[in-house]
Amino acid sequence: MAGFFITIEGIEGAGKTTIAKRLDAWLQSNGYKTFCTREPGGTEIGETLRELILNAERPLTVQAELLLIEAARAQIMDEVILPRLEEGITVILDRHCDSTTAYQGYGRGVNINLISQCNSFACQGRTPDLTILLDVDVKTGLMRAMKVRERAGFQDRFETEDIDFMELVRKGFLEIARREPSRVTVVSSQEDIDVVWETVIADISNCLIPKS
Ligand code: Z5A
Repeated sequence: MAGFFITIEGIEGAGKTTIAKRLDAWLQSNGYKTFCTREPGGTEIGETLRELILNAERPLTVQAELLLIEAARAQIMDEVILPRLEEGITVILDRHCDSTTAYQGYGRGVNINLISQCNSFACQGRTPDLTILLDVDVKTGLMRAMKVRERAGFQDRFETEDIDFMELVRKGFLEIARREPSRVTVVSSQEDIDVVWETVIADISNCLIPKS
């Protein structure tokens, strides 16, 4: 039986990583075999590319940024995600193709059809079964992310972008959800994380996720 493929999307500070980890633990405690990972990254090559993609001190052209993200994606899909789905494992992925459409497409202005073709090529045509879009207003998201950044002591390439860029990205995510309502569930991440989690769980429980 093919595994179920869940992606978590949203702007920075939306709570993706927190929710991905909770979802992973919750599914496991309910008897699912799961695998949770992130993009860009998740493989040796992907993590090396991630450093190049995020390093704010090394300028990247828009074209190079897109292709590096897609290269990391092609690697994680072939090496990690597709084999696990074939084994019937439920895969949870923290960011995926919608991030490229939102950041490189709506944010940077790359042609959306071109991005769609690159995504499809990198994923060998596999698309997520369910996407949870955590939606939060840009100021709240940035405030949360800023606290994490202060602790880390550095900024990545996307954290140096201004608020207008992040507004475009948020609008992009919401536009994707509007166009693909059967795949994308929008959950407000404005509230406390425990409230967000309860909403996610209620939505997930409505989907029949096949057990391996
Ligand atoms: N990128 C791209 O441009 N194109 C692509 O195709 C892909 C990626 C795949 C790295 O992603 C960058 O790559 C990303 C876009 C680009 N940069 N940006 N922006 P990343 O996923 O590694 O980085 P991130 O999105 O910036 O991570 P983040 O700021 O950690 O966001 P998060 O995962 O959504 O949040 P979190 O780690 O779960 O929570 C952050 C903090 O907020 C933490 O202290 C939480 O306790 C707190 N938090 C979260 N939710 C709440 C709520 N609801 N209430 C209160 N506090 C909360």
